[in-house]
Amino acid sequence: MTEIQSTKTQPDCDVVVVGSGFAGIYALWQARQRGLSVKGFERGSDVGGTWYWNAYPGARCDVESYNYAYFFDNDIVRDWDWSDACAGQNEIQRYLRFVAERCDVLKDISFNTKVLAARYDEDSGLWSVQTSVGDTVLCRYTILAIGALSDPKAPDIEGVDDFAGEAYFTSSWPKDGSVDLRGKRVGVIGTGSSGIQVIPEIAKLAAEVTVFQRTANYVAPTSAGPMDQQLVSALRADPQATRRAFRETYGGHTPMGMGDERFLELDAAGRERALRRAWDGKYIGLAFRDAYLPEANAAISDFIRQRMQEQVEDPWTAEHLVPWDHPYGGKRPCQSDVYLQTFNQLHVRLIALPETPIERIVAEGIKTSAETIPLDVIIYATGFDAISGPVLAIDISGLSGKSMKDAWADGPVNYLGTMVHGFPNLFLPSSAMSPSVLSNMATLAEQQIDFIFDTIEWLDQHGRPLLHPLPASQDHWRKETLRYAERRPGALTTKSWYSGANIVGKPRLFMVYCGGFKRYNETCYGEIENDFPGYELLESRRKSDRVRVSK
Ligand code: NA7
Repeated sequence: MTEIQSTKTQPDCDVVVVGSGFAGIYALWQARQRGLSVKGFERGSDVGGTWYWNAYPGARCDVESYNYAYFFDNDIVRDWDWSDACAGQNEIQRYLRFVAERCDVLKDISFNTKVLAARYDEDSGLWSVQTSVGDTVLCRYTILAIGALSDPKAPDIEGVDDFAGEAYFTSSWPKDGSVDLRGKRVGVIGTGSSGIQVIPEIAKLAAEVTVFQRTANYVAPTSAGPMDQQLVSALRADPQATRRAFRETYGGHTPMGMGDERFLELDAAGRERALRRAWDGKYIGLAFRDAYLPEANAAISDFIRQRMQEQVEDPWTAEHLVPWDHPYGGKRPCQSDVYLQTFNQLHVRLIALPETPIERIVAEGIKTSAETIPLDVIIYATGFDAISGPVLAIDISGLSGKSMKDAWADGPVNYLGTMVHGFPNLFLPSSAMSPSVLSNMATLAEQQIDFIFDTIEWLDQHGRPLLHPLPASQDHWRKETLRYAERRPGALTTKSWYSGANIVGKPRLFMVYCGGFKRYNETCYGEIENDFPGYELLESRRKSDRVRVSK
């Protein structure tokens, strides 16, 4: 437990915002708009969050740029032009910098500053937030806008430190251009979205590329390419209407396309036609209106497997690059237009780890059960302690000194994906049990931050009590999350980071609410409209004043 000692009794600011990705930037702006004083902390040297850190070659968003953006400000919507329908990492980070400058929030952020601990004080009803530079800040509300994929998984392979060559993580790729892979023997561990995006780029430079694959993933075409200008104009014509419309959808955005026929109503030829149309139209996951049915999902999965195999020349490699062990959507599906063909190049080789597992990393390379593969560079694309990991990486204690680690010992619990019983006035956007990574995270960031600040405003109007959810609300929300997960093919049967299965010893729990964005948003606002029936209001022993805002 980190010791936080402070003799202060009045807050330094109303709100602390941790993180400066999509949610953090918007939270800082919202605080100012509502006359609240705010301090932001960011461990990176610039804004961007996930899009700051994951700067590996080939990093690209799998949600279309015109959806994966803010809509709260008409001028921001109209003044930013995306160069591609699926923007790359660098462009998204520049966009976030542009928004932060426009919103004038950079002045509120302390960069290169990690938040280590947050402790709730029952006497004052305030939070003490402790940073890596030795500051302790007292505030009324703490917002952990720290993202769902920001705590990289430590490589769980023996001998990592024995390797004599260079080693890089996709999740913290050097930004100074110092990585030079030309003519080198490069090994890549991991074939999730990051591995699948980086491998084709590495193959352009390296002398030899060896890909260590534990589980094959679905790979469908990207939507990258020129923007659909008609669609962009329609979304921009009335950004506020677009914003409202996104919140009425299942995924928080306008998908590229969606089949308008039902799998169950089509014959075999009709199904094949619908699948072909969806593949060409880049919306294969939504090939049918009833794509969520297990039968429809099985047809989609088979269709993708066939298309994947067709792209790879060597039969053994083709067979092993195809995911036979889980249905489409059980794990996060990947997108690439070039990944599979990369294995047709003579200097690129696949190692199937279920057949020849890694025994350990040694000074000269990677030793599998069959051979030692000599390498100059190892790239770890091994993923994250997702969703709950970033929260637990901060030493948080709430009422009666109870730690978040204890509260979440059996997996994360919360209500509406934003607040935890016993941790009053602490908000956790983009954490567990929200639509999270199965929705458009940009829409979610705006929605959750709006909900949080509307909640704060309600508290201010009602004499500033403290708020935390009832245990019964958390139980109900966990059951709701499970109920919807049961309907999603593969959600509960596939080993994925959605349920913590990628981390040894992590409690297994499906951590994403799949009831859809519309239902989620309505449930959140139902709480405000009905004076928070799912929560408990507390009084602090000593009331703290609101902090005067200096603009
Ligand atoms: P992912 O999707 O978690 O992928 C990590 C990959 O690394 C995955 O293929 C893992 O295999 C593999 N992995 C992890 N540990 C090991 C070990 N010890 N040995 C071999 N292989 C290993 O992370 P990404 O960064 O690619 O993507 C994260 C999200 O970012 C993505 O879903 C998008 O939403 C954007 P496994 O599947 O666990 O068998």
